[in-house]
Amino acid sequence: MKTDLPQSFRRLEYRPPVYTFDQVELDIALDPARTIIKSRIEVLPGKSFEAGAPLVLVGQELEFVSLRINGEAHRHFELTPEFLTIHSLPNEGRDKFFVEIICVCVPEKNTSLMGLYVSNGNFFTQCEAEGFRKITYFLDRPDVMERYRVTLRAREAECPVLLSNGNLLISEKLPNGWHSATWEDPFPKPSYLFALVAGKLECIEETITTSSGAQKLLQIWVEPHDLKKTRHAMDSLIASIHWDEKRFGLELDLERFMIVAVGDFNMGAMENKGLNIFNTKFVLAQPETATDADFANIESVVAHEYFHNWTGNRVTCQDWFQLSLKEGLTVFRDQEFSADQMGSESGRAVKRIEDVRLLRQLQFPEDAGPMAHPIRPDEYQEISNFYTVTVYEKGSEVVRMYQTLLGKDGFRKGMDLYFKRHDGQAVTCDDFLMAMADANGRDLTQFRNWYSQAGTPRVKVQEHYDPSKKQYQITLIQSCAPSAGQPEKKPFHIPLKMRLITKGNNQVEQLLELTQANQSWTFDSIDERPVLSMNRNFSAPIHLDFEQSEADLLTLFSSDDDPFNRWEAAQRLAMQMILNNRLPDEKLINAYRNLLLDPKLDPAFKELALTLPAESYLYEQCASVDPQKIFAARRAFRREIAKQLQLEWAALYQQMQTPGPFKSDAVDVGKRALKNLALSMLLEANKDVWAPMAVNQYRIADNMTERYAALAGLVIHGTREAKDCLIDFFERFANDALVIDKWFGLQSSRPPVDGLEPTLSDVKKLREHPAFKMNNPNRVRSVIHAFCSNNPASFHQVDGSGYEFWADSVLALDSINPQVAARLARALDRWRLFSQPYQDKMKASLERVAACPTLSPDTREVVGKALGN
Ligand code: B3K
Ligand code: ZN
Repeated sequence: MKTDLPQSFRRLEYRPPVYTFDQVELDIALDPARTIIKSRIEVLPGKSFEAGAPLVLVGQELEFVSLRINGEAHRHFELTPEFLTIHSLPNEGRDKFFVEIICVCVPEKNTSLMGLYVSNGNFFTQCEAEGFRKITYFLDRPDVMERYRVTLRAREAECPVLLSNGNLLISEKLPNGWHSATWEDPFPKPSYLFALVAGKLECIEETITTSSGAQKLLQIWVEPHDLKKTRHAMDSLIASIHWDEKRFGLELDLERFMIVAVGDFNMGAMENKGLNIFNTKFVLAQPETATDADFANIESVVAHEYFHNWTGNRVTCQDWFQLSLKEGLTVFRDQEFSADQMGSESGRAVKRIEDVRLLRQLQFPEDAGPMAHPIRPDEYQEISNFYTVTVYEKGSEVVRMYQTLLGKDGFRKGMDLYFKRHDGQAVTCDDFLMAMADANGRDLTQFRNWYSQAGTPRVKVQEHYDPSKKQYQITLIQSCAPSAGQPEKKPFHIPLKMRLITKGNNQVEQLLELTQANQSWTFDSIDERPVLSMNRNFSAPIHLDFEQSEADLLTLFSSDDDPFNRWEAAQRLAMQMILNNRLPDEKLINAYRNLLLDPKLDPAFKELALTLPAESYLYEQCASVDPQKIFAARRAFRREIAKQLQLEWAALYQQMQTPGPFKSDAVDVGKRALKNLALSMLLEANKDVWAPMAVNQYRIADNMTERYAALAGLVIHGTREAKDCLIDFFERFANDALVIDKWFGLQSSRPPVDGLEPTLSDVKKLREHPAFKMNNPNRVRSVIHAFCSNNPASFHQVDGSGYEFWADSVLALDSINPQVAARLARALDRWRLFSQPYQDKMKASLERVAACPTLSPDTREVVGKALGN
């Protein structure tokens, strides 16, 4: 019986390939309206081979032209919209044979930005996860790895530059103004790592010498007018190459490594072998146009993609359920790299806090919502929906826990063994775990539960101090809420760094390994009741249920030697008070004041300590969310800090100036962050008094960090001066798409302001603006996603207008770009957590989207799961 249920793929249904490929030759004649792809593929029996089995290739949106086998036309095949099934293979497929296919695709009509597409007149590809099937019929799965030789042909006037993976073998002039370039990649790779780029691009280049003494050519390709914005990306690439040699002994294996920037891209960047393709947002930067945060993001994304060359490309995934094998590990590597670039212990803590904040804001809600999945999912409908914060960020936390349990050296031994065993293979998360276990002689069986169970574990802490015995005892009780298909959870193996803080200060940091549901530890010779500093440096990605007194939290806030937990104590104090609708009391204000005045602390740390928990994280602490109440309580709390410390903010604003030439080192970055927080706090305290100072900062700034912060302060606080500055900003940067994205994004993320029109009416006007483009993911994200996902108090309106706008936008985007639409669809994931009338109105909008008969599988999966179908 035919059902309308969406198709699901299941991890346990994995079967090795029936056939596999060796050498692949591609000949691609590029034309925006009709690109002709000829392939010649060497086919061999695969691990599941059975004589007589047909060769089943996948293809999507392709025009089939012809098929030959071993040089002869072949008629025994079936063609469906998804498959090319080839029968009657020579000798029933037992020996190697050659398949030649000719097909056609239409890059200029491809708005999904998967496969081969055109952006601003140039050609680009995106093949992960399943985009190669939009270029030709293929075994488009990661466990089939082949060697590629690729000839690209194009009209030279339109496409002077022709790039693909590996090394350039030859370039030739052809008749009628055409030319060609042939590239060869010496490393076998799965099709998702294939790339081509063609068009009017220019590059900066550098030659470096790697640890073995080899010379390597590094290039960054961009549109000619952007060349001046590539230096930071190049420096980041060079630093990444050196770091991977030093920390993991991993060297660049190609003679040439290229990065190309494109303005239309579904995500951040892509690690194609030797030819990384990046969203311009993560390449282009100059102090005048990019903020300090942009510079840091570029450094980390460049590093991330480079690190994939080993963790992802040399050792790849057996199937897409294993995605975290490469993503979690590579995020961990880029986080460690960025932390090392900070140059000091306190800098490392700042990076750690930022990463944890992101995890809690985005991943904790995911882990508690309808899309919750283990870092290794067991089932998906559309793999693109599983490039999630769980697979990436929680995946990284899981890798970090190996390092916490095994030590840095033990972790390195595990990595070495992983490469020794699996270089050139497509493997699983179990293989990684076994390498870690075997290299260290450890039994990590229980650690596997992190891969198989969804949800954020909760650890409840009970403490007892017996002064007569000088004994201190803690009991830890772990639990994890049920999630789809997992009603009961087994205990996790949780590494918890802890320290007892006493006046004598003679207890050292320890690592507790919580493996049972309920476990106790006793500490002897403790002279006084200690203050417990638990889960230091966020050693495990858990919720800590610990009813610590405000006095203890204040002690940790003012004197914990673990900077992460110092920050954490401040967050917990603020969170408890906001959720109880309280304002900061005198003790907390004094603690904030002392922290701000402490000359030993980094400005960057101070800025983080005074930044309140995000609304999305506050929501997760409630049984039923009233978004307007939370917004009002958080805002009132912030205003009180602003007012009570107005003198300090004003003084800091002056002290944190960074005169002289612009520098982007950690010290100046921290000072700018704290100065800009001070400005925002002053506007919060009294916008009429401080707006002129913000306007002045806006006008005289020589860098985007200061100019944007001043503009944001003026806009967010609803000042009269905002309008003129917004006009000036648009005119100044009208030709810089990334800066115009900021202009759109800021207006879409303005929270509600008394006396101003609701933000939604601005957003609707922005959508009609001549510079708004529904086909460009960056622009869509800066207007629509910014409003629906980053502006909770404006989005969640009692009349449901935000949700209607969301539904209209999801439906409009879905027919253009399913991945971008499905990501936006996630904005209503947590609808069940909200109070009425919000909940019913969200549900109605979800149902309206779900009722669309032509919905893409991407969006259908997201809204289907949200509604519990
Ligand atoms: N591996 C790519 C992500 C591809 C997403 C496909 N929908 C980028 C990265 O994680 O480095
Ligand atoms: Zn990645």
